Amino acid sequence: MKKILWTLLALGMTQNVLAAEMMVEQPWARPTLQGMSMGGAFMLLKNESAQNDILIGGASPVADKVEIHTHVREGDVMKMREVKGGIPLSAGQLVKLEPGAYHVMLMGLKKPLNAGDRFPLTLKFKHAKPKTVQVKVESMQGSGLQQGAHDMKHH
Ligand SMILES: [Cu+2]
Repeated sequence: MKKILWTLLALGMTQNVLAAEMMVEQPWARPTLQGMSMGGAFMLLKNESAQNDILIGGASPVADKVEIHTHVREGDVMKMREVKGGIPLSAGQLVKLEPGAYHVMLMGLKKPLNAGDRFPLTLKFKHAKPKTVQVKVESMQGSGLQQGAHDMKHH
């Protein structure tokens, strides 16, 4: 009897250790125009666990499919590419998803994202439990990146 109890305690503790804490801060997405089928979502990810993790994908009711993307240079052109294998999130590391770099791509938008909207986005990790955040749709401030044109060149 005592042995079973100890086993249960040990299992419980193991689960606590494995329950990696993933912090998702300031999730936002750019507004899209009617007819645009894709949109980018950005955020800060902080792996507060003691275990290295990977952002492997996501899901959202506003899109058919969610992919993890980055930008790569091809000759003189920056192009978006799906990140095979996901974005590595080392233990204790802060990773910024931002325009022109790592981002979450919403593929097959069911309707335009309008500034001021919020929508749920579930992020999936290799180790941490899936996390659903409310993404705020905001116009990009200041940077002047032609991100809309960028999206059009996708694929
Ligand atoms: Cu993309």
